[in-house]
Amino acid sequence: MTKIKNIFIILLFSLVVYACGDDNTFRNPFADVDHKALAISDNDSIVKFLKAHYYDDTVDSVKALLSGKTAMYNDSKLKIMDVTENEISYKLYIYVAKEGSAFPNSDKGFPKKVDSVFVKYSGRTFSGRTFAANAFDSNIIGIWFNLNSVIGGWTYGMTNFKGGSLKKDPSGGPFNGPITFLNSGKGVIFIPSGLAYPSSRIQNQSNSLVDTNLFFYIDLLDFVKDTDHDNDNVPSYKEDVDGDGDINNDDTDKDGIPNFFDADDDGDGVLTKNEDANGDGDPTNDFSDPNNPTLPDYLNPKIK
Ligand SMILES: [Ca+2]
Ligand SMILES: [Ca+2]
Ligand SMILES: [Ca+2]
Ligand SMILES: [Ca+2]
Repeated sequence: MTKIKNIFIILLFSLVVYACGDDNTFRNPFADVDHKALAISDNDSIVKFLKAHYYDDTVDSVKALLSGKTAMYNDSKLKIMDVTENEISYKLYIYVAKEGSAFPNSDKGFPKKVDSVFVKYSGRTFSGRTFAANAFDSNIIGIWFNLNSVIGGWTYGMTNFKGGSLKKDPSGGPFNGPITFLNSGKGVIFIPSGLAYPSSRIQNQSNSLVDTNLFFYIDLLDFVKDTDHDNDNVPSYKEDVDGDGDINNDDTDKDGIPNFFDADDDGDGVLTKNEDANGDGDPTNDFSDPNNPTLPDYLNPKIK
């Protein structure tokens, strides 16, 4: 009886193993993706596309190359950025159709990659599929994004454009016309899959755009210069305490909230904006600890 029972268990066990081996739901379909190799083939595909298309600025559109037109790849408006993410080198291609500019007296320059941007956009796969909710033909004026929390292609690509200016009522009276931005930054960002939705991040694996090269038409309407996400008078780009270019990994008081979202960075109970001994509105230039004269008070829990 025991023997029969054992055989039954072995049989059951082998059935389960067999089921696991045969059923794809038990296997991660992205486990074999070689992201380094993919980065190289993605770049080849993007270069090929840029050599076979031009930008028609009469309709702000990417079109198949015609004789007499300059391929985007050879167009001086194409910028190439080298970006390294997860130890893989990528090239990001940005076609700057119009750099954009706020009116001369209020030119804010370019956004930093941690700033908040107000943008209109439309996404495409290289096979021509359109996605993205905020399409140009919709009535939506634009959407705010924090460049620190979007796909890498946007984080870096958007820093090549300037925002425009809200069109003011020429009479100087109360604004009552449709909201329009003048001189906004316009162009196309061509993004290798590794800087879009790589399958190396589990949350992307259910995304239909996973491991796919994408491009976005973008219109940078406006941005917040030196965005200060936690309103502590230290702009977010300065909350990169370890200086590695990433503001997500700096958490001085180790409370789980990164400094750029933490209004009390050293967790001493005094808000960062109030750790301003010289009262100039800037917490980064106050050093009151004689034993630690290079550590600003707002990062020093001994100084309240
Ligand atoms: Ca950092
Ligand atoms: Ca902070
Ligand atoms: Ca100060
Ligand atoms: Ca302090």
